[in-house]
Amino acid sequence: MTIKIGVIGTGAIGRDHARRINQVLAGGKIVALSDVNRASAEAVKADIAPDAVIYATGEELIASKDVDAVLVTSWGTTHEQYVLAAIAAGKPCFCEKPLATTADGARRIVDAEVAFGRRLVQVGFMRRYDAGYVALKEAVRSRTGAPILVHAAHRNPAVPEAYITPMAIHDTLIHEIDVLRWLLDDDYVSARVLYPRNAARSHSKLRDPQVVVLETKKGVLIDVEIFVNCHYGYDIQCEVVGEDGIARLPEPMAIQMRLGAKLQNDILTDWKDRFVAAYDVELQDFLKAAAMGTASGPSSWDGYVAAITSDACVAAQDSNGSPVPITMSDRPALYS
Ligand code: NAI
Ligand code: ISE
Repeated sequence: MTIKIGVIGTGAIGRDHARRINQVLAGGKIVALSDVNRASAEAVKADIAPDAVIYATGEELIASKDVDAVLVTSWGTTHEQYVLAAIAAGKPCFCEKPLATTADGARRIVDAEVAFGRRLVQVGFMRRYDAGYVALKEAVRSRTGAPILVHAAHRNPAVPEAYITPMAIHDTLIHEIDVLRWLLDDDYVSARVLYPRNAARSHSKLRDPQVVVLETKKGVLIDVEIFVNCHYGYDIQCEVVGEDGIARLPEPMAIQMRLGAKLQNDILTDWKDRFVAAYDVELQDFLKAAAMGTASGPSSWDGYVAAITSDACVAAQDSNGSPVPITMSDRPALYS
């Protein structure tokens, strides 16, 4: 069975996901594209999906009888409207992070999906599909003993001037917010944010780096360094300190060089390369579930928890290091 897919938002990641569906994965075909910048959709049609029809709006694409399932890869502020429309149409929907830019918006999606009565939404938290994180989770389950501490770092080489302080949370930290509660099988109770001096390559509207300290229900203390102008590469680190031992996220495979009297490993510079295999596996999972008219993997509930936690972290950015509590309602049975 081939699932007919429509993509809303054909920028960096929309184009890359369209490529993997048409050229890498099995079971899906891009039949529809939509972007407020029509030239972007036309370029993806020309390069990747010659048979796709271009729709003037995302809503028209979702309503089309020729579209079985939808990828929402437009800007975060537009996700909620399209995910709600996909649920109303009863169509499986893969939505890039964030599920919505407010916790209220994410809650509206949870409520709509619960009212529909079946999971239709997968959120693009691809790290859960990364082989390194999967191995780390298994080590935490079977070897480290109960976790006590997590030390993590999320470093990007550079960000544009439009990237401002709160984006360190809802654009960047949001990946750790999701993957660490999945890794620990836990939830957060409070957040703090600490700042060292600003790095020289930052700009006036960005505090960079930042250290976010999260505490969990089980009493694990997590520190995450967010450093988005680190310059040297795209670098994701994670170490879990347990009662019996310490487990560390593996480094991506890299050729080791002995050259010029130095022993060296290259470091990646782009998120697309760091998680290329994880994106493939997450979308293959989406296609598999969509063929059965449903969704699996990171859920709307996970997107909602991430939004609540992001809001608390953003509040903590302005609380002079004081902890901000994180509370949420009970998880609906649909997500148990
Ligand atoms: P981008 O700016 O390269 O592409 C977004 C596209 O959406 C643009 O072509 C824009 O014209 C289009 N667009 C904006 N509003 C629209 C609307 N209302 N309807 C239709 N099209 C619309 O951005 P990028 O980097 O591709 O990010 C898109 C989303 O993917 C964001 O939510 C971002 O957070 C997420 N993302 C996730 C990553 C991951 O590692 N999982 C990596 C990069 C982005
Ligand atoms: C980007 O949107 C992503 O999702 C990347 O994975 C992350 O590393 C980066 O900081 C974000 O801007």
